[in-house]
Amino acid sequence: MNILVLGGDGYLGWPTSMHFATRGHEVLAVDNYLRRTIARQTDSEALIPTPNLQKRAEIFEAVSGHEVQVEIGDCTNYRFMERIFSEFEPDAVVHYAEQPSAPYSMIGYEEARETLNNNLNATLNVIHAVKEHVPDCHIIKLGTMGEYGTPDIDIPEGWIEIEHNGRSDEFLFPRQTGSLYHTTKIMDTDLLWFYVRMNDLRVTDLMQGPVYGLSTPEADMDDRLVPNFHYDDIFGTAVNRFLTQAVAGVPLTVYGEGGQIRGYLNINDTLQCVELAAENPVDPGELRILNQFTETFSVNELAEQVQRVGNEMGLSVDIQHIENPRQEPEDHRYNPDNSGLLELGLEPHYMTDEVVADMLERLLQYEDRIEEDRILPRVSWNPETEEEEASEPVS
Ligand code: USQ
Repeated sequence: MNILVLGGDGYLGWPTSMHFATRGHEVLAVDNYLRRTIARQTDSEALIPTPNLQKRAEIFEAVSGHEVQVEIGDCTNYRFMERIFSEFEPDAVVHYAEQPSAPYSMIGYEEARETLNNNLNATLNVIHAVKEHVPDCHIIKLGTMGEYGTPDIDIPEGWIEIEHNGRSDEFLFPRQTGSLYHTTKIMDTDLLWFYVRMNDLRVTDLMQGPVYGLSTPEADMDDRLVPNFHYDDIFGTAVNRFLTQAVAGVPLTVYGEGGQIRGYLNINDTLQCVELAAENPVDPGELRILNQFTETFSVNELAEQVQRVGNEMGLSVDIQHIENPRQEPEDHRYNPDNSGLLELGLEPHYMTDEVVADMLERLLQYEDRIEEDRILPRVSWNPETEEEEASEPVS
């Protein structure tokens, strides 16, 4: 297949590009380095240095013999997107080209506007470029489990049957998020659903939970092919942050009560899921929604596992509950369905103690590069803690 990866320089975009190329597909990775730019602006650069996308593609070709084509450009520029889609003629487009940080989207007006503009315009451009130039192309869109929020009822895969006044019909599950970033993903889903109905597009929307890990078969071929690993409060997710904090000897920053439950997955399972979606395209006029995670646990359980494994390795790991800079429930029900990808053939890699130990071992090599002033939250949108917590504005 011809696989177009939008956001090909990202934490998931780069490993995805290598993964498809290794399996013999033609791959074109597109990126405008937005995340690298924001990371520089907010003092949130990745822990492990990563060469730019063109360089990574050269290194990958030298060590593997497989090619990832690269185009540097902005997915919010429709003329650029038209050229890419009409020249490359993708069979599937994997759309990761979004500003992915909840805290960044909540800093202030400029960051909110940038997140909204980037995410919605990129999605609209993907839709129109497909509609105009490659109508049979399967759009594989990365959504987020955060679209659902944490409702007090079970979470299905995208759709719910609603009975009202004695009649029933099927609708998108009601969604309510805790950040503007997550809200842009709801809006993306609504846009996609509209165009699926109007134009018979083929779309898979993958509702993904937080991803962890920095080892994939391709990334392990050369240190310079490592996925971008962030540990700061803007781009670092709880898993990556806790691992780095354990290595740095800083107490693990559990926000609030720590009862926040999420659905997590290993980066290798993201690669499997996206490949399974591509290999099993939906029919024209179908929006398939799949929940992409393999296990659920609370922030407290995650912190306790990192603490236990870290201490067994001789690190001295403390856990500290700090005021939650976010507005989110800290004690809630969480029972999402994730059967769709398992039925397609996903073979999960779970977060075992061995997996945690491997990640800690790897990070110990970069201990000297950890900057401790990136660890405490610098962005707050919890009105109760905003004043005292947002110590230094980042923009
Ligand atoms: N948390 C802590 N301590 C920290 C960092 C986070 O307790 O130092 C808590 C947060 O308050 C939250 C949970 O951990 O309750 C998850 O936060 P996160 O930063 O790991 O993940 P999140 O902001 O939700 O976003 C990440 C990715 C995003 C993706 C999302 C999937 O950055 O792109 O969409 O995970 S999900 O969480 O399912 O919405």
